[in-house]
Amino acid sequence: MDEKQTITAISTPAGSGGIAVIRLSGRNALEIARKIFKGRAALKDAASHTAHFGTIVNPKTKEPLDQGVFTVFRAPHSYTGEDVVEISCHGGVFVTEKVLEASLEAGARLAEPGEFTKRAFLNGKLDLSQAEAVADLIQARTERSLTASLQQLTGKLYQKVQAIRKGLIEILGLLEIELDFSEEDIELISTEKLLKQIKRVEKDLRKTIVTYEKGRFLRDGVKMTIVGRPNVGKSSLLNLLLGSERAIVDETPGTTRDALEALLNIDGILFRIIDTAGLRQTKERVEAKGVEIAQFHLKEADLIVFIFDNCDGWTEADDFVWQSVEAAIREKKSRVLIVRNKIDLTATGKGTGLPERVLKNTVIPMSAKRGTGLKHFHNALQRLTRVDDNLGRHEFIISNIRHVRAMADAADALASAEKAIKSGLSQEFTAVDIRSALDHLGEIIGETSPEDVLDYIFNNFCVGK
Ligand SMILES: Nc1nc2c(ncn2[C@@H]2O[C@H](COP(=O)(O)OP(=O)(O)OP(=O)(O)O)[C@@H](O)[C@H]2O)c(=O)[nH]1
Ligand SMILES: [Mg+2]
Repeated sequence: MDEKQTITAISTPAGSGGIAVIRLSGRNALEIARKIFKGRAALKDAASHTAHFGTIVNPKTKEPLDQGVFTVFRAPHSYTGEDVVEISCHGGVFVTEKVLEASLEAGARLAEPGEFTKRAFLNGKLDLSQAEAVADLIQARTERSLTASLQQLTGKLYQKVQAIRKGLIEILGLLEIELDFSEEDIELISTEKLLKQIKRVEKDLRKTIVTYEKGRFLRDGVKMTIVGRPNVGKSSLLNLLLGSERAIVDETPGTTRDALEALLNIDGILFRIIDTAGLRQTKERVEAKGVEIAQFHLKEADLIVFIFDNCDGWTEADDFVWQSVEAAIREKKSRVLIVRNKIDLTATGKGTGLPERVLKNTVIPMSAKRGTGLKHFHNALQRLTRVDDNLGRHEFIISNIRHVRAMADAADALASAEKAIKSGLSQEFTAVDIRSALDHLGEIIGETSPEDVLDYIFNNFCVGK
């Protein structure tokens, strides 16, 4: 990537809209904008943060393409930290392409995905975690995930990481002085205090790592799979949750054969709900395929909703399904919510004789047909996804797997430092471990990130950002 070239791209989404924005960034941004601008203002001398109305023209033929507003941001007071011109034109697909072509002809180069944000990072306008938050913010689909990415964008993660690093750098400084004067045997920090401080940082890191799951739920949503033997009311529950007749409901067992997916925003968290074919052993080819797909979604679920029929009580067929559920709990630590369905038919039912291992989980009595128990169901969902009202607003959370890995590596390095201290090894070893922890933490904010990591992150952006 050549940082000296002026780059351009359409920064608004593809398709037609009221207006579209073509962005230019780089040291020739104003010169290039001047070539495609015809208006009263002398664009080249325009002050920062000013907008200028004019005709957008082909730089060679001067043929008019559209009318638009050129907004000028001068370095370093722009998104990228370079000279930036944002051209707002009419939002037709064809017109927008024409204006982009004009800026290319006038000397700009097409921007790579995320290149504007990468430049902002390289020019110190954002740290790496903030740059990543920009991508998350764009992709946010619920209010909660928006708040979480905003939290990161405003530098909360950066501040947290820097505070931890500062503590470690202080310790490292003391250790290094001691090492320099090792013959004189001075002790600036007692072993006990050293151990205590390192332990405290490690604990803090581990505590932050645990928030990842919440963060992931906020960012990617919760995958929730509805399972149960045929005819217990899985599709009825899906319809109830969505408030529409999304799935076919019928008294014939084996009605649902394929997996049905629907997105639902429940209290600010996005759920990807999957209704599946009833799980049972079957020789029928198509149904068997459906059962296979259902098993797949069961394994992939963050949250499994297991339904049984209250009238029939717990049957062997339920036990068959439950075995798969237990496997998922064991292997993936999936959370489980149990629905005792059709309570409108009998008040008590046989559903009281649930095995102990099943009863350990939350059981919600419901009537998917009548809508009874929906409130309890929602409350249980909230509890299970551990989403409380404060989440994303006051609580610090981490939502990016790259950050989690770096923190885990840093915490491991500190654990190794503790071990070195306890076994009385030379402080040299402790210092090496602390330095390693610092490097891992630096990766999060981009201070020690190798070039390929940067490329990976920015290539995941869309062009124009
Ligand atoms: N009375 C009563 N009937 C229900 C309730 N929930 C579902 N049913 C009925 O039970 C039958 C099966 O419902 P579905 O929602 O199709 O069940 P399913 O689990 O999706 O069934 P398959 O797709 O065949 O596995 C239908 O006749 C529903 O009307 C309920 O809460 N009360
Ligand atoms: Mg069904």
